[in-house]
Amino acid sequence: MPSPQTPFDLFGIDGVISETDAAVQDAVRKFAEAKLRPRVAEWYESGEVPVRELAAQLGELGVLGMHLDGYGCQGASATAYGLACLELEAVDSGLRTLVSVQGSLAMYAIWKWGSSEQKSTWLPPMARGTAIGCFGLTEPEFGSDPAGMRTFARRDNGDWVLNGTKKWITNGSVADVAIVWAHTDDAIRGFVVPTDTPGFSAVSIPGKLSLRASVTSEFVLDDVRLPDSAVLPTAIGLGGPLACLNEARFGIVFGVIGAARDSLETTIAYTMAREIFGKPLAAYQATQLKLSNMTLKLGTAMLLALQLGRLKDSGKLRPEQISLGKLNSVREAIDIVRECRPILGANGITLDYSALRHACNLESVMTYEGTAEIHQLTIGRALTGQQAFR
Ligand code: TGC
Ligand code: FAD
Repeated sequence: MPSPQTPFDLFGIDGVISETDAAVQDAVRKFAEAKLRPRVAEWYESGEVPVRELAAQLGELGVLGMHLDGYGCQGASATAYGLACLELEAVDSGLRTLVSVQGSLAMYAIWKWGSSEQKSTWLPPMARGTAIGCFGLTEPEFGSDPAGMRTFARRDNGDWVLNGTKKWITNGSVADVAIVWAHTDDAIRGFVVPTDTPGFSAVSIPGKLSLRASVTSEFVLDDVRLPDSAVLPTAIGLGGPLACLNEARFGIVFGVIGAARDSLETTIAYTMAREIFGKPLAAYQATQLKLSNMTLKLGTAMLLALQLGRLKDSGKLRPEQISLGKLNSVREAIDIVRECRPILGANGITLDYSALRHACNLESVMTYEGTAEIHQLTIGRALTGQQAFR
């Protein structure tokens, strides 16, 4: 009998990843398995995650803003960033979310749209993980349609005064700095808001059944007064925050494949060890059909992710292509983890096995960074030239 191969072996995935990118992936995988996996069930069960400790460790590893250059960031390739997301999300989507929000949303907003003073103040400590950032776009009444936001920034004697509420904000209640998007008299603008500014208050949202190893918050801006230097000078209009979303969505295209790979590999190992009616569960045709279908979904999702990585590394990746990837990766990952769960039998409902934890997490990932419908409509718009959002 040939010796068993992993799903990625079957697709020859390692052979199409460059040595440099593979080295990054390997380092993140070793870190994640040694430092994160042993503690993740405890964080998930308690709903308490040591964000500051983790941010410092992730900063030391070099993954915070790793695809940016300058200001303490390592300027890694987009593909390497995607592979790092994959290895973190193989442990838990909440851990990849921390890295996405810090690097692709909060840091990227400053890196892309900020003044040189904003960059030199915030990017080095954020890359080290000694300063934590959050990104406030969504509001209680406006998620998929951020243009409707009610948060408003008005001019007052050369200052800006912000009022509004942002909800579902990752790390909002533990952050040192919030990137806040608000309407002004002219256009949507972004603001760099130190969270100790008077009038800023944040609370964690309790009772989550998903992404429990991540802090999700609501914050209120009550006459938050900021100097003119707090505005992101070059972000004018909704394109400002949407450009940041492209970065985070790209990481998710790879990330969720990690959750699916972890569930599938765990399940394959389980079926080989578990004896039922006198032989291993893996030896039944019904099991092998399921494993084959899941492997096909996983491998093809990874090939699309790698193609998008190549396009991004050559500067050619378009937003509608990111929508293809986010829609496909999340959809396939959810299918895989949900199919893995019952194969693990009763063991599959516990925290000892990751499939159900991943399945619960992916409910959040399906909703955030553009729901499935938003990405379908983005693809539809690209195909037809007609927008059907409104
Ligand atoms: P629309 O009229 O299409 O566009 C407004 C302006 O923005 C430009 N634009 C983009 N620019 C860069 N990247 C993109 N992907 C862009 N999409 C559009 C566009 O060209 C236009 O520019 P201009 O110069 O003409 O003004 O805007 P719309 O109001 O019709 O909305 C479009 C829609 C629905 C696709 C968009 O609003 C959307 O993506 N909605 C989903 C919102 C969302 O994903 N929110 C995520 C919040 S952050 C989060 O969830 C973090 S979770 C944690 C983690 O990431 O791990
Ligand atoms: P809604 O917009 O109310 O959508 C409800 C339903 O309507 C969805 O199924 C949607 O697909 C559907 N729908 C919407 N428009 C259409 C249409 N045109 N046609 C057909 N159907 C449609 N936001 C941030 O700004 N920063 C963060 O850090 C952040 N972190 C998050 C962390 C978690 C754990 C979660 C769950 C969310 C987070 N979000 C964050 C918010 C997230 O981006 C929003 O929840 C998301 O954009 C969807 O918005 P909504 O929840 O208001 O749903």
